[in-house]
Amino acid sequence: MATNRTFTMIKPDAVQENHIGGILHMMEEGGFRIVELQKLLLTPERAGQFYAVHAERPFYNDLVKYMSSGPIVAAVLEKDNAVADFRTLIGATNPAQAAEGTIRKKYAKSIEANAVHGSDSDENAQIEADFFFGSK
Ligand code: IDP
Ligand code: MG
Repeated sequence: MATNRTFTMIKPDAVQENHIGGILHMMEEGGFRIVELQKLLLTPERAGQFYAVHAERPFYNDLVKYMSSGPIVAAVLEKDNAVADFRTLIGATNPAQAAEGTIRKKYAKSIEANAVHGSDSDENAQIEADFFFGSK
């Protein structure tokens, strides 16, 4: 599988606060090309499927509720070393620990409502992109 693509979501808090444009701008300024882009509302069932890997974690039910609480923006991004470079661009899961200049430092409200998702491996990037955009 190609190592030059990753998958992202702009999460409900950031969409609600009118940060779609600001966040997409940071992604483009970071060297990422937007390959696929869609705004949509996840049902709790779909949100639960997406985060099934976290089903045993104590925050899972809240996370599913949150991710289905309002529209998200799903996107596939392209850049050399996309997965690792994008994790650097978004910053730590907990915005209190996110580095200066990262998307989460600028836009995340809390460890749950942390503005954006970024895939953690090439394999998951492919699975997550297919979940929203189908196999290409
Ligand atoms: P990541 O998004 O940085 O990869 P993960 O550990 O994969 O972080 O967790 C997935 C998502 O679950 C996070 O982005 C965040 O929205 C939520 N989450 C993670 N840890 C916690 C927590 O301790 N409390 C509440 N929500 C959490
Ligand atoms: Mg993760």
